[in-house]
Amino acid sequence: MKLTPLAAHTPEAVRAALAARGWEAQPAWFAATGMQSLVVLLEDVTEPEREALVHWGAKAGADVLTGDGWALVSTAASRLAPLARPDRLPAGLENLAPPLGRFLASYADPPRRWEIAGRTLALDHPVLIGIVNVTPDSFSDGGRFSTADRAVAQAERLVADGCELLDVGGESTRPGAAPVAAPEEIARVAPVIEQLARRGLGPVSVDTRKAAVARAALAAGAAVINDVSGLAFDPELARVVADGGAGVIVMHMRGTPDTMDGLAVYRHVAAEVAAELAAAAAGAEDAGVPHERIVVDPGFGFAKGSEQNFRLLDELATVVGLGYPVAVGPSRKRFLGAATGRPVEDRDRATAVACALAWERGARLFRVHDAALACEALRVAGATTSVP
Ligand code: PMM
Repeated sequence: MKLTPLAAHTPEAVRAALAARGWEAQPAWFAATGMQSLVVLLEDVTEPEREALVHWGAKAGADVLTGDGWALVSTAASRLAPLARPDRLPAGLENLAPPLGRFLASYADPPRRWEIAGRTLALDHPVLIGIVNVTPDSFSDGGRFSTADRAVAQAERLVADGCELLDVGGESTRPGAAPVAAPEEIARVAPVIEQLARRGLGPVSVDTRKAAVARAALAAGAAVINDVSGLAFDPELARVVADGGAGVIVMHMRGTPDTMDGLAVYRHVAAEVAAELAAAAAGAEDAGVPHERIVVDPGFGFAKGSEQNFRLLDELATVVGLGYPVAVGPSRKRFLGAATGRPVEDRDRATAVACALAWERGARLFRVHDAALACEALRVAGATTSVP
């Protein structure tokens, strides 16, 4: 007998093995995703549920590790699937079906589009979001693009370098940055968004935490609201997104830029960030934002230390498992400096590598200062991924 160990990090190797033996594309893909091994962490598990899980695991041949109130279940997707079906569910596990059903549905059929105001962005390839800062104190471009004309020139370059969305921001969110009042923020971003819209550059997102700024930006032609506070800073913002028919990026952070560093305490960063993002995204849906308009972002550097950012990047699939498209913004951040020893102005190569790693783990949108390098890295990364 001859043995070949196959790559197990995606279903691709199994699909290829079946295709090589004459299977058609679609059945080969379904069989391969069914064979893929999955691990889920269950929490808030009652004692009877725990017993039911252990019993099911022994019968189904799944690995089940449990402790007080929790269980880790590891098995092939096809073995897990019956637990999501009310008609085939073992007694006592009724509470597992809804969340498992949602996860398996998005695992088998991940989001392929993002609906934003006035159009749809396809996510079957890496989508670059170019950063257009109109903050005089922005750390990463030294405020060189602080006037509207310079911002437009920067936007033109970002589009030429492959960006499909331009993220205009008028308030720095680094710790210690002076807060900007809404009228001042509007005065910075609205003229830039208007000019970009007039020149057909975009679509445009606005990086803001404030409902008033979001409203003015949408009126000026923005199609997306990018909120680093995950809709927590301004309770009105979710409604503005819903009423404006805009897309939204719900980013994870804790506290505010001034308090976040003290809140970077996690027992398991990826699981906790995913849970907090799930709650924020559910809040957006409750406020009337349709699921297909929501993108989530783990918020690299926001209430996370270097090591936590790297854990989060490695375990990004946990955030992808929420079922929303995932955006990442590692661009020029401190954790990349910690790994490379490079200063902020020399972190675009590290950014490009981080983007490629994030794509491989399921991220689809990449917020960057330098699009040319990231675009090249993502072309290579994208070429390794087959989209069924
Ligand atoms: N990072 C910054 C600002 N806005 N938005 C999203 N969605 N994700 C991010 O990671 C993010 C963001 C801070 O970086 P900058 O000051 O260099 O723009």
